[in-house]
Amino acid sequence: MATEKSIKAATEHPDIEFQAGSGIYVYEGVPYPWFVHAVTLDALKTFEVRDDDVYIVSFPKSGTTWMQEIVSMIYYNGDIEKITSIHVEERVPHLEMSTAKPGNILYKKIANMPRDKPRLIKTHMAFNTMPADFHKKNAKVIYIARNYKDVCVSVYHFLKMFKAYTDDDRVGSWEDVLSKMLIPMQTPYGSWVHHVTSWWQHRNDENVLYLKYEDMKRDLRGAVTKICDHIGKKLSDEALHKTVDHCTFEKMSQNPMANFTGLEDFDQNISKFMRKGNTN
Ligand code: PPS
Repeated sequence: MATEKSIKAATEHPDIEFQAGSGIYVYEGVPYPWFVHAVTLDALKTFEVRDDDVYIVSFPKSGTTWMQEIVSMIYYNGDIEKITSIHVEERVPHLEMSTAKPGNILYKKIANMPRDKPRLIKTHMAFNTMPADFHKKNAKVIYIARNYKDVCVSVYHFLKMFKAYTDDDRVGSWEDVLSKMLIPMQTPYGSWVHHVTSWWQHRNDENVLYLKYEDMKRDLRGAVTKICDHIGKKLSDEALHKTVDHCTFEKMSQNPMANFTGLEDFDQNISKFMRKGNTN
């Protein structure tokens, strides 16, 4: 849980001040949640990006896990047996996540991943906070944006079931959470407007595919086809069909390798990680 110890670990850094009671701290002008360590953010400045990396990028609660599942299905050629034997967070690790478990500094593991196939990497970084090397390489990006109203609702329910927060008094009413999320400096990862526009400005870059959650809800098959084209993968009709079917909300919410049921960090009796998967 977000104890003083974990907060200390996150912010053990000469230039960092923790904002008491908020669960976030500010690093170079951007607020981060306590489970992203400031020393990790230091280290990511010199993280080596590879030309064949694929980054799945989003503001939190925008459909990141959905995209992780889709992209890994495409890379595994629709092999459901293989996919369901490896947890989604292992197939597509979270670049800046520092401390789901003590010692779990993911960028170090990612840096050591084999070079014989592309790395699939999740991140919630805005364009300007990506590792410096990203701007010198041709790594592919798939950005997913979701309307902020649904993001806020999803965050609210997520905070309720994330034990790190439920054991203390940081999660208040819906009004309380919403009013914080309307103040960028009190929102993990900062301003949603800045985030979505930072990548929108690069939507026509050759290496960037910019998708919207709401469009994907309307036409999942169309989105999967665009993603295949973007990353240069051709799926057979059967693999395409399997990918679309496997990545529906109904199927993913039943999939223990994607619905986070195994993780002790969450109390899914309060709210499911795969909650509604809808647009309002
Ligand atoms: S996180 O914790 O930031 O990585 O969360 P993230 O995965 O970005 O967002 C979680 C929300 O995405 C919904 N989701 C889906 N929607 C539609 N279809 C599929 N297959 C799908 N998978 C996940 C998930 O239900 C969360 O939204 P809410 O509104 O809370 O249901």
